[in-house]
Amino acid sequence: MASKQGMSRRRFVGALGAIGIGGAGLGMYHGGSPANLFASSDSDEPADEATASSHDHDSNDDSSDDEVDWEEMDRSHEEGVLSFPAETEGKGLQPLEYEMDGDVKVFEITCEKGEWEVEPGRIVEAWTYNGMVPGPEIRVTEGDKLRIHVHNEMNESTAIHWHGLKLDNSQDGVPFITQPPIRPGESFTYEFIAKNVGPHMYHSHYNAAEQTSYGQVGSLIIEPKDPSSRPAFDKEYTILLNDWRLGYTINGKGFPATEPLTAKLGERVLIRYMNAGTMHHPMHLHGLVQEVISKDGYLLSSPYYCDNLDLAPGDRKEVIVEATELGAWAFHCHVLTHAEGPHGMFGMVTLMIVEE
Ligand SMILES: [Cu+2]
Repeated sequence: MASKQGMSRRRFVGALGAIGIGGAGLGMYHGGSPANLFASSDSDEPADEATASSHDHDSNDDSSDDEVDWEEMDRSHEEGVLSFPAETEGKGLQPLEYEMDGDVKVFEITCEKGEWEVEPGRIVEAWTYNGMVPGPEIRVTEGDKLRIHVHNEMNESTAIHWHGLKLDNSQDGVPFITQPPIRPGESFTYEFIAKNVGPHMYHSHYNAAEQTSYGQVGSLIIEPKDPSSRPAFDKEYTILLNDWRLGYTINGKGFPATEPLTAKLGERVLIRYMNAGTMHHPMHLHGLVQEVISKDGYLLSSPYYCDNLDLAPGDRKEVIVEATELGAWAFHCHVLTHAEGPHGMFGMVTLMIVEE
């Protein structure tokens, strides 16, 4: 699992190098002088004159806070960015394999407590499905028959709710409403047909604030029988947001251990957002446009464009981003306490990298 992260890091560095902003060549590392994109070769204006004067202003002595070590702040900000995407142990949302029993796809999910490396060196208690955070991705096609065996190896009861699915009431996964809890050491089998297309979730519905925020949530994607019934795309990413017990995470990791999204210039990237957390997370993509095409899997009659898209707890939204602008674009939750502090960026931050 760690080696996969390693591969993605090498790809990322290579991609940045190809567009001239890799490593020490990152755009913001020109020694403080911004690129002068409008300068012509015969310009008589020094490109960094304005910057020099603003630096003079910044370094005056009327600051009331002598405690701030701005060089240390710069250093920790830079260190975080340069280490992106940082390697950590474990990767969530990996495809869940199944076996066929006649025409039924049979899956196994084990609920267990363990540990999870959220950021490099920050290893915390996590409650997992099959040992990963978020749990594995179940990906099926509209009309498939599913049977899912859930085994509870924790020291408290649980149950799994299939979030957003149209199914028989008895399979909805809410203890004491539709089923008894799955007690420690017990198993429970769910069966349903994958009816409604979309980027759905499955998550604990027992002691749910704790079990879900400790990691017990995964993605359940139902693809259409007829792909032409949905907008076309070239590649896709899932962004599953969570908060509270493990901190602010994208797919179980906090920056700089989050994974970059990459695209070639002109590609259409489908992003499937899922908010499993307890808070709103408005996801802001710099420099590119998000076309919102669906809410909870249902296609919008009028898709709309934005660059900042709020995700309420429980929301799933699909957007298509056309990679129209080259560069490494910051992509983060705009509740800034979930994204950036005095020591630099953390939590719900990643990059979208568009290359030639
Ligand atoms: Cu947020």
